[in-house]
Amino acid sequence: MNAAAQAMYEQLRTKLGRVLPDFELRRKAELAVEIEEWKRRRNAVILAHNYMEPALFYSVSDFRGDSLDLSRKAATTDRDVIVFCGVRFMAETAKILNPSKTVLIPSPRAGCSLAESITAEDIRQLRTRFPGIPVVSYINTYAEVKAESDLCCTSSNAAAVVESLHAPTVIFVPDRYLAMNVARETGRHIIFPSRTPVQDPENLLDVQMIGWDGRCEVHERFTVEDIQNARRQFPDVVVLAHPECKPEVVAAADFSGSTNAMIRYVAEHPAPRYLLLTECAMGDNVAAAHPDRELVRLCSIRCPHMNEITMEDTLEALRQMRYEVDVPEPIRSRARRAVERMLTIG
Ligand code: CIZ
Ligand code: SF4
Repeated sequence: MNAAAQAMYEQLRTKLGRVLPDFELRRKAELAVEIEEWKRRRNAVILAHNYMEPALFYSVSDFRGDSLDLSRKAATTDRDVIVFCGVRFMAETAKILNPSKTVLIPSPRAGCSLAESITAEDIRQLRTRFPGIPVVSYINTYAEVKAESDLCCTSSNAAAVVESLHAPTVIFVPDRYLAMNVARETGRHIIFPSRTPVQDPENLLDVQMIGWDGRCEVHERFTVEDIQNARRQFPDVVVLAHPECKPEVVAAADFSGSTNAMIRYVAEHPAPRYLLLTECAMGDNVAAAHPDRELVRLCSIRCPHMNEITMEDTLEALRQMRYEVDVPEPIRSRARRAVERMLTIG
């Protein structure tokens, strides 16, 4: 191991010595040094989502956070290349906001079940069916869908975005459970037209939200029973659920919020142990940040898309300048309006 790799290994061991075995830390340290070298050569910035594996998250990333934080960083970077260690819709959002940069994603297979659940044509049909009703789309959508939407939101600001419209009815896509959780938070009555026939526009009089039937393939699998089992075994466990979980799971948890909100909650509410109902890698990242707290894991449930992004592929992305993410005009500028409108709301 050369001096740079040794220094990187020591830095990683301090942070992750409790989370990863030593041989893995050494291998990751060597990779990290190579990635740093290529990052300099390419004048690149690496953005890492909260769901990235801990060694990547705590070594080569220049900025870490949720999709909203990272979009803001992407919009203002002065580097030539943005390597987005996250899934495709996030890399697209970076390109939408900063089109003169080369945006790379380390794996072409990092999709998202929510983003894949809805198309631009679906939005056009919803607009025909429910004319004049504004469309809010979750950031977990592809650029074509954003381009057909009035406004985007993330899990940090979904309720605030819906309320900012001051509209009697709002179409909210594509996450069924996030929509139900937002409806409950904002006191709105929601329908899902794919399940409820809506022939008569009069039916819409008492409907304040219209949802879609997309789901996150990770969060939809957490159950109330998981929470009950954890509480039986660890009576002092604090349970945090992402709002992409079913409403009954959110109701049975002690706290619900975006990944950033969960990270803040753990930092601000000391407890002996926590159960995070979200992508498992984030539990490692939170555990690394709080060596005095215990994280109970449900790691049989992983996001296959987030897990596509490895340090090995991040290195190859920089070496080979692959896989470039592009968003053609005029979709880009139409999508940009919806994203920028969200950024002004916060
Ligand atoms: O917006 C994001 O980054 C996602 C996908 C989850 C969250 O709650 O941060
Ligand atoms: Fe999509 Fe769910 Fe994976 Fe996030 S965790 S990228 S919402 S499938």
